[in-house]
Amino acid sequence: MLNVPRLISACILLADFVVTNPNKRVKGGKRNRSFDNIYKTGNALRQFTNTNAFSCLALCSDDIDCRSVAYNLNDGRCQEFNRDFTNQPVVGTNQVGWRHFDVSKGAACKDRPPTARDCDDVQSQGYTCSGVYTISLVPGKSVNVLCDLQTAGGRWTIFQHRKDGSVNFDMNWFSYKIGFGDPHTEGWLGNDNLYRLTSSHKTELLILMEAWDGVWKYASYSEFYINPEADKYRLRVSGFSGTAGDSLMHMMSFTSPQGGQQFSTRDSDNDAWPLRCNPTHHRGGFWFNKCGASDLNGIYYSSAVDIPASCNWYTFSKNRQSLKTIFMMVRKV
Ligand SMILES: [Ca+2]
Repeated sequence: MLNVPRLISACILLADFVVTNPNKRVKGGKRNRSFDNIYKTGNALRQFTNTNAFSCLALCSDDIDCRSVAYNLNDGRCQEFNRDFTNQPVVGTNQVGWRHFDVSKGAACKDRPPTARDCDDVQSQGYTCSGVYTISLVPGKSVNVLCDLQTAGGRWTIFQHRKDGSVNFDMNWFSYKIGFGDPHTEGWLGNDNLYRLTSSHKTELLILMEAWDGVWKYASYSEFYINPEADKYRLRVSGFSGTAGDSLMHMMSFTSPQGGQQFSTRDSDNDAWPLRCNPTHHRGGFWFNKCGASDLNGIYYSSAVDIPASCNWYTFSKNRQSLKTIFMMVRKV
């Protein structure tokens, strides 16, 4: 799993650390005790405040007894637990916003990828390692895709990833339509595939972003889909929550109630700006308005350069600083 993205790698490393570090296990000497099935509140080890999902996982790795965490998306509380709660809701708390993360999966990656419809299907087939799998969104046609099977319950199909600037994202309409790049490094899964992924079920969107100072933030949307190419892959997104702020908001405002902005590329101007958002202000393909507060497909810079044409999310830090890492992912609700 050398090429999986950093966040996912970190999750796996955390899992390996907890599971395989023999010194720590012996030192703690508590691994043989049984884990009961009572509510999470009865298995809580520690609670932290003002964390993010990533630091919450890191804190768990420091505790021999920690096997899973619950992270509150709304207020940053992080609770550690001494057992796994795979796919179970947090019980025993009335507050909303809790998401659960298993840390010590302990399951070895299966080396033969399945053919599945999406990453939700991959996970349903028993695969637990985040990484690249082969899926088939169209009968008889397969595509490699990066699956996040750990963050917030997993089942995420990643359709956009930036991490090192190795792939040019200022591509034309056709390239965005069919997809480009490599799921092992950087890429765009393709607007036709994104339409297929989001049109057959209600889907949610999660965007994970890391700035150059190592701070991770996220934007979550409870509903997300795009229209087919005939409507220029028009954006529909709603139900924001998260720490990074809502920088897709302007792609949905100034528009008719029927939908948000259409997709634009450097050779297909469907934005609301009198000229073209790309290249007037931005680069890459996106759902530009006039032109909007984000451009996650902009130019990748190797530092926090404050430029609108960069891959940026304005509400992350109230500027246009180029981000270090980006994941855009969808899953069935
Ligand atoms: Ca225009």
